Amino acid sequence: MSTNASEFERARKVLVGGVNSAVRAFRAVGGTPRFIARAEGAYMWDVEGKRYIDYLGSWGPMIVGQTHPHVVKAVKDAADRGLSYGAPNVMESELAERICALFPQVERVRFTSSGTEAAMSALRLARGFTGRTKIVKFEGCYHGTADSLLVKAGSGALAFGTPSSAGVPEDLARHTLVAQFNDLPSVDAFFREYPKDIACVMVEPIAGNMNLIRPAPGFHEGLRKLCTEHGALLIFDEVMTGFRVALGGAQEIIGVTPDLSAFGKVIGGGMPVGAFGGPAKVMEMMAPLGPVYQAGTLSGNPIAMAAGLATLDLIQKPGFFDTLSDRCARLVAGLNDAARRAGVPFCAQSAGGMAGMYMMATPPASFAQVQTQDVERFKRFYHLMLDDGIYLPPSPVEAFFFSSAHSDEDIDATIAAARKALAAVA
Ligand code: KE4
Repeated sequence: MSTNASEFERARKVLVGGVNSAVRAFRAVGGTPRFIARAEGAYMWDVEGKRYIDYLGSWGPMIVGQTHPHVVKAVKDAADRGLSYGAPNVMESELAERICALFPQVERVRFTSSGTEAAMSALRLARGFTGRTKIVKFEGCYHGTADSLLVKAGSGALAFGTPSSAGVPEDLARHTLVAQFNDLPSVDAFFREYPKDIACVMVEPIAGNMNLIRPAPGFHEGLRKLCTEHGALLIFDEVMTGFRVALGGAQEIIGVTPDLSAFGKVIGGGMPVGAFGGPAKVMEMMAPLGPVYQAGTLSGNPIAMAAGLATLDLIQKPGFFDTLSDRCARLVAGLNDAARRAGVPFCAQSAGGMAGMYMMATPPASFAQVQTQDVERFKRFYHLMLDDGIYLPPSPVEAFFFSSAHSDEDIDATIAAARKALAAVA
C-alpha cells in the first residue's frame, strides 16, 4: 500500500523535489507532503485515505469546492466536443464578455494558461505601450515566475529564502525597482529618480503572497495618482483576489481603477487559465493588432473556458459573496477566540473568501511586520492541524482559502482543532 512517504520518495526520483510547483514541497513547514488521491466538496483525501478539510482550494481556484456537479458536467460536456482546438471558440468570447461586464475598464481580454503568463504579458504590454523599461513591484508581492518579476518576490520564493531567483540576469533585474507595500514614499522616490523611465507599477491590490496584508487607506489612491502623473500604467495583479475577495475583485472593494488587470485561478475553476485585460487603446498593442507579441497553444482552451464559465455561473448568483464572506469571517472569529483562550500570539483576518492567519498578536501591515511572526511555532501549529485533518497552505506567508462547500460542521471542527493546536504550542 502506498504511503505519503513512499510516494514522496518515488516522486523525488523523477520530479525535482518531488513536486511540480516548489511551494508544494512542504519545505516551509517541514515534513512530508500529502499526496492527494481525490477531492470532493470541502475535502481532500491523501493516498493513505486520510480526509482533510481543505483550506488550500488549489491555492485559490476552488471557490465553489471540489467536484461541484455544475462544473464537472460543464467540463465533461466540453470534453465530449474535443479537448483543444487551437482555433477560436465561442466560450472564449462568452467568458471575456462576463469579465468585461464585471470590470468596466476592461474592454479587451487576452486569455493565457496561467497567472504567470498573464502577469508577464501585462508587463510586456506596459513596456510596449509606454516605450519604457523600468517597472516597480513590491517586496513580498508575487506575480508568478517571469524573470522581471522574480525580484524580491513572495510566495515560495520568499518562504525558501530566495526572493530574488538565481538565473535572472542582473542586466534585467536592475530594471525591476522594488518598493515597500503600504509605503507610498518608497514609490514616489523611484518616480523622482526615474520620472520618464517607469513603464508600470504592478501590485497585488490586497497582498496574498506575503500572507494576507491589507492596503493602508490611501495607498492605492496614491499609486493611481503617481502613475497618472508620470504616464506609467497601474497594473493590479488580481490573479488571487479577482472573483475571490469580491465578484469584482479587490478593485471593487478599494474603489481604485487600474490601467490593466491580471486574473487567474477562480476564472479557470481548477483548469489552467490566466487572463489580462484593460482599455482597448492599450490592449490593442497586442498581436495580432499591434507589435507586442503574445501567444499560447492552450490559451482559451475549451475545457478551461467551460470550467470557468460554470464557476462564474455559481459565484454570480445573488448573495454568493455575502454568504461566503460572512462564513469565512465566522471561521476567522473562531480562530481569534481560540488564540485568546490559549494565550498565544496568533491572529487571523479575512477579505471575502480569502484569509490569513499569523503566529503573531496582531495582523501585519507590511512585509517587514509579517517577517516578525514566530515561524517555528507556526510549523508546530501547522502539523498539529494537519494531523487533525485540517489542510492549510504549507507556509507562514501564504493566504488560505474558503469555499461555498465548507459547512458549519467544517468551521466548528476547524475551530476545535485550532483550540487544541494552539493550547499545545502555548
Ligand atoms: P500561476 O502561474 O501560479 O497560475 O499564477 C502566478 C500568480 C500570479 N499572481 C498572483 C497574485 C499569484 O498569487 C500567483 C500564484 N499564487 C501561488 C500561491 N501563492 C500559486 C501556488 C504555486 O506557486 O504553486
